[in-house]
Amino acid sequence: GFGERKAKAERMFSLMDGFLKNDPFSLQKDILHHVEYTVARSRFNFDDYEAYQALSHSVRDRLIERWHDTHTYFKRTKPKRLYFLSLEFLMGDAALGNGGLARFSACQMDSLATLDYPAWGYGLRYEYGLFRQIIVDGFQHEQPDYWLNFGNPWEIERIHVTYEVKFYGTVEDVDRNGEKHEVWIPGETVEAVAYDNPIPGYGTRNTINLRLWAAKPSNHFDLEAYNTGDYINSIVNRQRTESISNVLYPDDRSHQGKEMRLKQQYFFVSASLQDIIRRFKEAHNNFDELPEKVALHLNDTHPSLSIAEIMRILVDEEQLDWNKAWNIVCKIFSFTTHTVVAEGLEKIPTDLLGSLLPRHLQILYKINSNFMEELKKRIGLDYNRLSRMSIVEEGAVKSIRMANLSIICSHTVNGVSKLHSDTLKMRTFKDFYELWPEKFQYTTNGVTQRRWIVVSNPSLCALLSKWLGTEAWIRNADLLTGLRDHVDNTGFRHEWKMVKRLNKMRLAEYIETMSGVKVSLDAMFDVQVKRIHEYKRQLLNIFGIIHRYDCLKNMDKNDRTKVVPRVCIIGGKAAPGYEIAKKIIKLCHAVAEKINNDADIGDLLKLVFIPDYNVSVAEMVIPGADLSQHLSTAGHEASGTGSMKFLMNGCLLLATADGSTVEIIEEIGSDNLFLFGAKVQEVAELREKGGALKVPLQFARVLRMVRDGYFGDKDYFKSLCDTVEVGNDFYLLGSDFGSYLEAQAAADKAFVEPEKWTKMSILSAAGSGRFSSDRTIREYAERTWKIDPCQCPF
Ligand code: 4GP
Repeated sequence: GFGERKAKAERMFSLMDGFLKNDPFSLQKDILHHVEYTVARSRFNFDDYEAYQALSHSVRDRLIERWHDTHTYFKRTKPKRLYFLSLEFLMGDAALGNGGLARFSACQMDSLATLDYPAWGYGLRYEYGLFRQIIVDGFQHEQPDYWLNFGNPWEIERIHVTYEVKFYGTVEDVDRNGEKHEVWIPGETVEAVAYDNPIPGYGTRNTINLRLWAAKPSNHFDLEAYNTGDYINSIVNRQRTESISNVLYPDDRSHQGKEMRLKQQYFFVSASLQDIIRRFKEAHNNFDELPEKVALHLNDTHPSLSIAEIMRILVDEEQLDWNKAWNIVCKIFSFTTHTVVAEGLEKIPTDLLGSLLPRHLQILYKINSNFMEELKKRIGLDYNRLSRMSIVEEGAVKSIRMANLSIICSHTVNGVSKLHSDTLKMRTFKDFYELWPEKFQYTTNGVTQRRWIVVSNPSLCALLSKWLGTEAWIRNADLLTGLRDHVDNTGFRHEWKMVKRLNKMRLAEYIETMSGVKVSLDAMFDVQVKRIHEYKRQLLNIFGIIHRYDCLKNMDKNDRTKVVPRVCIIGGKAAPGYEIAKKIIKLCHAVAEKINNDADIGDLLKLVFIPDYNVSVAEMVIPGADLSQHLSTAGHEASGTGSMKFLMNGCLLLATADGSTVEIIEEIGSDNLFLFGAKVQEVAELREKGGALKVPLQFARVLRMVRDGYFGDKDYFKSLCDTVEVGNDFYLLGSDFGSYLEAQAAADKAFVEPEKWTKMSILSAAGSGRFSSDRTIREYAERTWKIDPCQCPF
């Protein structure tokens, strides 16, 4: 009866007694609870790591509550959702990505959650993240990063959220209502298991999800193998399928034609799309609604097999007519490209694709032939242009051009800075731009101030809130412009200097523990940290340091007192197969060895290479930097996000007019940074000069020193020197060297006037608001994805 039902309901509610509480006592209680019952140690006897695990579980419980509330609310209100597809996320402890692209994905997730957007991230749960770099005798060695060794308390394993992902096999014709249709009969099945990583927003209950897939063998047995008695081997083979999500490819920008990489991409795409389509079908029953409810974002071309896969699902499985499906699909994808270099554009050999995914290759051919027909109608029989724009590249190795595919199917093609987008339009994707100018947009990158100030620089965080009179800048970085009002206040400037000094102290201690080098806090801390790449020109930096050393050695003792002491800090990983990058690391160590052991030079110049540069190291290095260097040859850095982190932390930039630096100049004014080098429009002309290019004597002298073995290992460095020899110097180190030295001199000159320097530092941070990923995400949401905030009201 009614009374009984009422009593039952009351019992239920009394059991669900509200949310977990956040006061210190409740948290302490929970931590002890987890020590005892989750970590299974005695609450009277546990170590720091176990305490950390128990704490993580206590926080995780609270995140799970918020996660549930957020997703219940999304389910109920059915907003249009964004699915952010990325093969790489560089979160921090979990190094599931290489460099800029991956860290940018992590910043975007933080902003999506904070701004209450109904978004999901999808990625791969690599068991081995980016390798750890160790330095032996100045050489980089790679060590595997098995980051799951001690478990990962932040993830939620969803053993029931699994999908089958299929590979290989054949395509067969079937009869469907008297019509002939192609269907895929796959040959191998792997299971994808979901691991959810809650992403909490700041100052909101909204907590979104980063769902990462892991591979495990499916329970579908190969009957044949079992019947022939090959029991052991078939189990061993099954184990091999697990390896799909094992390891992250450590090359940024160039992934070409490796079967395992292709398997990873499809595994990721297939599991994600099955999940997305299932969720869509639970709430909607007509695929016409897909573009109103789903935005799929391709973070670079890595997930672009999604296009073929969703066509396969709609046409082969959901039995939609091809043209109808294609019209839907073209309305849901957007695409961001993160590179300008040609080798960064992914190509997949058709042989490889055809054997792994035969039906997808057919679909890609069909997309292409339809596109070619349409194109002929629009541009006529311009065969050169047609072949450039084709998805299929003919040639020695016939392959699929993933960028062309992504552009053709996406409604928006995004560059990551204004300059990058201009380069895409004028050069890389010129043919497509002429066809569809309206598709090409740019959304300048950004970084999250929550991690890059609040977490990594707590003293600056407190100072900002004090002088801005509010903490609101943590959610609205535009408020940082308010610092401009205080720049003439000496009290404020004094506190600003103290914060920098504190962070330099922290960094100096780290340097001493890592490298044994003692550095002076009065020296200028001059930093270049990022992946090692020829175009990023770490070699220019090292040559500048050699030049400085050479000048010091040849200088009168009296004149030396006028020199600004420097601590030059370089850090970054080289892709394991990238020989020239590895030689740059070795040269850095060889030069450091010489300089740091020269008693005659003392504190005037030090060079340290910080090993294993990663997110945690960045959190220490960036707040402690006075000057940071961004030296890419103009036109080669798509955006650059490191510069934005330094800017936020009041570090001055020494940079070329490349990527987002052009926009940073607009924001802080060219007086507040040290600009040098050829402009993007000059680069081609300089290159054409080849052997006739003028190079300053100082450059020739430094190059000679390295060639002659002044830093040892002369044979080893020969090929490195060759890359910058006149006539061969593609990245124009020689021709930019003169203006580089001038910019360095200007930095020295500013540094000896501490008040001037501090003002420049404050104005840098004050202008950094535009480079918050919150601005980036809002622009994407409003212009590209057309999604609205959806704030969970609980
Ligand atoms: C990087 C770009 O090199 C960098 O300029 C940009 O800021 C970053 O992406 C985020 O957009 N590219 C990669 C890559 O990391 O793997 O191509």
